[in-house]
Formats: sequence, C-alpha cells, structure tokens
Amino acid sequence: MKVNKEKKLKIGIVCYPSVGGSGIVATGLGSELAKRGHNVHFISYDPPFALNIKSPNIFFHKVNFSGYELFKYPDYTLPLAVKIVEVSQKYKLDILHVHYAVPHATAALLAKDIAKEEGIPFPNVVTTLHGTDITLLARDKTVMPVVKYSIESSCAVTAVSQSLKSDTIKALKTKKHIEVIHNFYTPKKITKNRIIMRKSLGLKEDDFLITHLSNLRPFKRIPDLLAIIHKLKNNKKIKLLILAGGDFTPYEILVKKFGISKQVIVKKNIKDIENYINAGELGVYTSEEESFGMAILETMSYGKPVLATNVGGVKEVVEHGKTGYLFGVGKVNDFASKISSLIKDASQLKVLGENAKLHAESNFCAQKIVTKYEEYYKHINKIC
Ligand code: GMT
Repeated sequence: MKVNKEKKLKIGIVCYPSVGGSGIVATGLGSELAKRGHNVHFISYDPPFALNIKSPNIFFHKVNFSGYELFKYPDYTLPLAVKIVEVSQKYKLDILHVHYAVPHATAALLAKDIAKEEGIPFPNVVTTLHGTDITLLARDKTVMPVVKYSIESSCAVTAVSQSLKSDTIKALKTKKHIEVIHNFYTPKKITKNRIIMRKSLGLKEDDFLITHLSNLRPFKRIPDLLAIIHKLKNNKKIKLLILAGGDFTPYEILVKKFGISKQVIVKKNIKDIENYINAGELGVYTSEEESFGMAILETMSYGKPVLATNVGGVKEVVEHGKTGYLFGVGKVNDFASKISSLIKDASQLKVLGENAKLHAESNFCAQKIVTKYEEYYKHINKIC
C-alpha cells in the first residue's frame, strides 16, 4: 500500500448548514478532505444538513448566539467571529475556508484582528464565492463595501465558475486574484429502484418524468417551469416532480390556473434525491441567475440530461446539444418544444444522459476538484 507522507492539514470550514448548493459543496469538500486524512472542523449554527459528524477526522463546533433585547436584529457575525478565534486557538488551524464573503469572511477578518490583539496564531483565510455575494449583495449599496472589503482582505479567494469570477471583478472593480475552482459532486448509491420510486410517485410505466430541485426563490423562475408544463398540457404523460427546498404554497395558485394539478408533484426537504432523480427522464432549470447550478450537476451525475437557461456558470456545466440543451431566460416555448421532441426520441435521450454522466464524472468529480483545493491550500500557505 502506498503511504501518503504529505503533511495533513487542520482545516476550519465555515458554511451555512441548510439545504442548498453552497452547504452541499462545503460539506462534500470537508468530508472528502477528512477521508484524505486532514482534520476538518466545521463551524456553523447547526450541523450541516448532509454532514456525518460521526465520520473520522470530522469535528463540529456550534455557534451559539443569544438574542439580547438591546439588538432589534439578532447578530450572527459577532458570535461566529468569537467561535472562529476559539476553534483556531484550540485546534491550531492551518487554513480557514469560509463559504460566502458576507457574513462568513467578514467574521473571519474580525476574528483575525481579535486573535492578533490577543497574540493568538491565526490561519490563512480562503473565501469561496458561491454567487449571492455578487448577484445580490454587491448590488446593494448598503452592504457592497463590506462584500468588497471581505473579499479583498481574504488571503485567497475562489469562485465556483469563470462566469462568477468575471461578474465579481465587474461588480466590485477589484484587482484581487480569484482562482476558479468548479464545484464537484459524488453520486450516492441508488437505494430504491426506479420501478419502486415511480410507483410511490403514482406514475404509470410510460409517464415522462421531469425533475427540478431548488429552493424555489424568485430567481429560479418557477412560473416559467410551470408554464412549460402548461404548454405541454395535452400530453398527460408528462409529469413534473419538484424537490423543494422552500415553500411551494405561493405557486399553487398558478398550478390551479394552468390546470396542471395532476401533472405536478411536489416533495419537500427530500434527503435521498438520488432515488428521485434516477426515477426521472431529464431535469429542467429555468433560473435567471445561477453561478454554477449544483442541482444541474447532481441531475447529470445520475445520467440524466438537463434543459436549462444559458445563464452564468450553467454554460460551464451543460454542453449544449451534447449533455442537454440551453435556452434564453423565459423562452418557455423553446423548452417545451425540445421536451416534445425528446419524448419521441428515447435513443437521443439515452445518449444525452450517458454524455451528461461522463461529463460530470470526468470534470466535476471529487478526485479532480478536491485535489485542486488541497493544492491551493498548500500554495496559499506559502504565499500569504
Ligand atoms: O441559489 C441557490 O440555489 C442556493 C445558493 C447557495 O448559496 O447554496 O446557490 C449558489 O451556490 C451554489 C453552489 O456553489 C451554486 O450551484 C448556485 O448556482 C448558486 N446560486 C446562484 O448563483 C443563484
């Protein structure tokens, strides 16, 4: 057996614990780094959704915060900064990897200053941008200077796509070096076969199942997704399964108005997404903004093609005509007519699905991407 004698790192990861792309990426990265022998310390207000905190080399540190009456709005940044100092000191972290500039990198910078005052050694801070820092916060004048400061004061910054890197440079007019490291996904084992899953969803054998996973926020353009099903309403075999990480109630009225209640199935906070994606034929994503599109990668990883809007980093994940198709935002007719043609062409669907899986495995796998992060950590510890 080959023994890896490389120095193992003590890595702190700050992320949101909730269901969502950035949490999934941070959790996946930490878990893979732990498997490679590094000690990984997660710092958040709850254990991350998909994290197995009992795994070897994984530690979880909870940020406790109290809502003093003095504060009209509860603050998370301050107790997070204190927890970061505490963990850095106790475990002598080599790297602190924060997912999101605001508030996570901001808290890390405050922690760094506190540590300096107290004479406590502090790790180098790597900030990964996932999108919202730029697509939302950088456009808001009340917080934009904090976003810019937090990014520029980090030791190193990564972005999950080339597109997000360009948007960041444009929005913040920053000269900070941004390293592009795409997201990755490790597919899980299918534990319930397709037939069982389709039965449990009330589907007939020849139904054509479209899947969509998201938090349903406005920029996902759920009305467009429903409009596509509405356009295909005459084909009763077409079903849409929404795996919702948010509240679907506001869209129920539209489902009713379109008369597609029998075609739309909504499931909330599903953990075994692999079983559901595997039960479907293809994924559809209508977002107006997407720095990468983790759900798209997840869908492709299970051998399903994706139809999506040609926005942001999605263009770096889906290869038009090879692993799926890309259309303009709001072009529901184009989506609908492509679905109509794919329903009649099982062999094309199969080829697209196989290409999608291969593309995901070769370009967005842990082996490749986690190694990039590992090398980047070592590199920045030499230059910062
Ligand atoms: O918008 C979401 O779906 C959630 C958000 C998050 O913070 O988890 O996703 C962002 O980060 C993901 C992981 O890097 C990306 O795959 C998503 O594209 C990105 N969302 C946006 O850019 C809108």
